[in-house]
Amino acid sequence: MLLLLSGCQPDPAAPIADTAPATPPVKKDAKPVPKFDRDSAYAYVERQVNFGPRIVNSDAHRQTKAWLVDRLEAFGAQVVEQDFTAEAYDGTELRATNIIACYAPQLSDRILLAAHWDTRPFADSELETDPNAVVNGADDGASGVGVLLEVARQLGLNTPDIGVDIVLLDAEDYGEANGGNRNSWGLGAQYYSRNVPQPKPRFGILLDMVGGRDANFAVEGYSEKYAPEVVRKVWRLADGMGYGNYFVNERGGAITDDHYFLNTIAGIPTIDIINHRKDTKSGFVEHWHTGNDNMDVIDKRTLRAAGQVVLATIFREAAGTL
Ligand code: AHN
Ligand code: ZN
Repeated sequence: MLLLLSGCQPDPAAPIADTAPATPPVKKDAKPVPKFDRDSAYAYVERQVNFGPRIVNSDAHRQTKAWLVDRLEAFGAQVVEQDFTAEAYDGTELRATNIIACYAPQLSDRILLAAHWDTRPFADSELETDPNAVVNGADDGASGVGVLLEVARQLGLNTPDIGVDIVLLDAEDYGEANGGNRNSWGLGAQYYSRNVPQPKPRFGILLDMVGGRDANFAVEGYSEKYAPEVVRKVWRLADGMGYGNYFVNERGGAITDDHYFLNTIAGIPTIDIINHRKDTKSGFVEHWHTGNDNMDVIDKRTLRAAGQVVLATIFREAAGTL
């Protein structure tokens, strides 16, 4: 019972479906996919950036948390703040919170949507020359959260026939760079994965750096390894929707991101929609972990591509047509 208290408090009598039928039945009363508003998503990204860098333990971090919880509740979600403390690789004690927003908590068949809401505490990219630069995290963090807030707003207006858990993960970006300990990344994802609210979502989608111009959402390595069916469905759907220029049918590198822990600890097959670049040493966008990660790099069309595909995934999966 204790575990239920940390989750969305679903009907305890509801069966837990951990396997899906191979061919889900098409529901006759399938609901249409709502239209994702890119201006709304952009405003949510901007609002986060305006709080200042959302570095764990900072005032901006606290203020942003309150705002995120307030917005998700306004959008009709049942919100749980999953507080935890974790020790960063440099010894800092991080007081952090995963924000979990549930839609249709009575349904046992659920989809997980995730993004990280914290900001990297240092601009340590090799492409950054200014020692005083700070990461504003417009793309790295805020873009995924902004898209999920707009998805949440739409879910408040149009209820799909499937449960949705949106988790805004904390302390993703305090990790040790350049081949440092992998487990120093995704601390919120690790905590969530060891304390997943029941019923456990059937599959998940992580959004990371989904705001950059001409984003290249090549297929990320761990997504293909742990969630090949989800990859296949989502990339095929995106292509059919005319977003094949973003959701390219190519292999990107494998990235230690929040989904790695959702896959390996929680056992939730989860894909990572993330912008891969071939022209940088890191494999990420040039503004990654630099002072240039501000609103100038955010393109509404990319936010919409990611958000509209996520909304379509939810409603088509609910209808049995994904
Ligand atoms: C590593 O650099 C090992 N992972 C990057 C995950 C990340 C950081 N995503 C956004 N910021
Ligand atoms: Zn980062």
